[in-house]
Amino acid sequence: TTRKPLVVANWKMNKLPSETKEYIEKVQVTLAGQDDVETVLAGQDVLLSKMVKAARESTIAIGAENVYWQERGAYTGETSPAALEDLGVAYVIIGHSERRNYFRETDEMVNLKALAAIQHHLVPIIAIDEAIVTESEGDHVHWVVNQVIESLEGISAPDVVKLVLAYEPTAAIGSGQAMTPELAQFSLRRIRLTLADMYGWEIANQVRIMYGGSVKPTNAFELMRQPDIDGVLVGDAALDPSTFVELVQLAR
Ligand code: G2H
Repeated sequence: TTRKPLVVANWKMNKLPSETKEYIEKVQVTLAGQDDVETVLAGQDVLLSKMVKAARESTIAIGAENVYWQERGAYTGETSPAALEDLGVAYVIIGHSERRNYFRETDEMVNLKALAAIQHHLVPIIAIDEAIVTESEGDHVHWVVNQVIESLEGISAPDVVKLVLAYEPTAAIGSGQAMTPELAQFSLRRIRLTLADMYGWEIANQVRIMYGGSVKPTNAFELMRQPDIDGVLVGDAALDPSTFVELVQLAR
């Protein structure tokens, strides 16, 4: 099975609308015509229409950083998956560690959001974190496995092959210290084994799983060489367009 590599920038809450066009133009110029790596830029909602517009003529896809599970109604302040689809957004990060920790998102909410995203033809990037540091390795593995099982509840095999999972160990998020490639591989393997238990190997081998947490040009190559790591979700290092391009080139 060949899984297309994927590099996703997670801008988090860092860019202004007026800063998006120049960034996207820079990335577009250097990556022109290359589509062997799926390249995604995720930004906060208020940037998305400008991002979609700036990326229109390119192979760059645009992602949101969150979505609500209802399509329409009295949910002040939330963003509908239908609105994202209508805008031309292609991906949505769901259940990022920051959402789970600062905004109390649960596996159940992540699951509802993933189902809603799929219904609206958005590719969910479901983030799996490790907020709870438990005493034994067994518990720690259990925590990750549980998040995978609960986030994917009710998602069919044809849908699961289209989505992306992103494993982000909390200690590596924004700390400058990525997990070692060996440990990251071990964790991603564990996630793929869980998928195999749920859907069988043929399906599990088609699902893309990314690593996230302090990815930068100095560690990205070794991480992406690991057999189960299909891509990287990048925060800080992706704020600079030339560093982001470097990461995309390393994924080829
Ligand atoms: C982890 C990651 C991107 P950073 O949150 O999702 O951010 O690369 O800054 O650790």
